[in-house]
Amino acid sequence: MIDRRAFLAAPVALAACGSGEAAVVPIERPVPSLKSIAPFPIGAACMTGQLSDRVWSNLVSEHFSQLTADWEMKMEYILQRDGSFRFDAPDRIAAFARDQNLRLFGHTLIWYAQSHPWFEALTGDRARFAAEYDRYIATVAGRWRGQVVGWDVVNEAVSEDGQGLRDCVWSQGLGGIDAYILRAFEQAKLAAPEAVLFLNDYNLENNPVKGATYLRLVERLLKAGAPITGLGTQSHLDIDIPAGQITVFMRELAQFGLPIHVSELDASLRDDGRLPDLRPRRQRIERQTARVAELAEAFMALPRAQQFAFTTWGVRDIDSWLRRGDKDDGQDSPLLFDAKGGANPMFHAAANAFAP
Ligand code: 9MR
Repeated sequence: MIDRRAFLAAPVALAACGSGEAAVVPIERPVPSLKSIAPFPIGAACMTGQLSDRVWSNLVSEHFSQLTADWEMKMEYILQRDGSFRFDAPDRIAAFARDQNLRLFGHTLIWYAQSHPWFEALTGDRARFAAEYDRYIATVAGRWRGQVVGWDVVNEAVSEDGQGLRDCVWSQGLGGIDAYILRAFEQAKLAAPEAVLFLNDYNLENNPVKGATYLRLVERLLKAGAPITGLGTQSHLDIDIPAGQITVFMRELAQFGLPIHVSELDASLRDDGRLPDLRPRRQRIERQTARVAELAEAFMALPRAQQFAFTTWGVRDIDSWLRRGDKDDGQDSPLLFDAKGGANPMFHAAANAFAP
């Protein structure tokens, strides 16, 4: 009998080259289907532009069992200036998911970063603001009721430094931070009672202060009766955090007994731009794979009922938000697959952790 772990091991060779920098030379061999070896759903973020891309869709059908819209299910897409809704793109994603037998995950109903002129005009009128807030959640969460398995109801409530919570158009319009979060969960429960309802945030493993604030917020909201039924940790991993930090956070997160979603995993090789990163790429890939392995192992260690899904924020490196915009140097490799659809080292880190 073939030892699956041995089969998965040593997926890349590190070849020395003249500059002292080691080049990562992939060895072509068949890779296991991630969704087949993992005992929980494997998700990916997607955009309508990718649905007709054959390399992308082949990877999705081979390795993934759940889709999240990268941006086309957000208020920025759906809500128009006159308060009307447009659903063409998210409906296409929902239809693709249905046709391909993939679970559909909803992202996101209420996000501090997506203020909207329709709501900004109403901040002085609490009753109308609340009515429009409820209408938005009821319409959007109700649209794919029965198909969407879970919603990020509130996204990124904790402040950037992790010391407190974000004041935003939603807290201003509804008279407080807890008030906007509680109301969003109550409305989402009415609109999509079968969906798992998530409070989703980022840097929870990267920044222990932020992780602790998030955990306190969850505790307080649950005590206040918020129907939070899932906990989302985005896991845009910082590859330089100390070993063990991810494991500690996942254990704390698990203490609520709720389903956990690793909701947006990626792990940038890029430095933060403050200091030049002189380390060879090989060293950065080693850090990356070690942290991704830790996350995947910590997720595997959860009780089965708490393993909601393990989602990466895109499929190939070229699909990543980190490969768009001014900071892109064309070199980053933050996802499971390279531009041609080959498995990156972090694919093998996850596959090794998930292999039975
Ligand atoms: O990857 C997403 C990018 O394409 C969008 O332009 C952006 C704004 O909608 O959102 C990005 O996704 C973010 C996610 O919704 C919340 N967590 C951080 C993600 C990366 O910025």
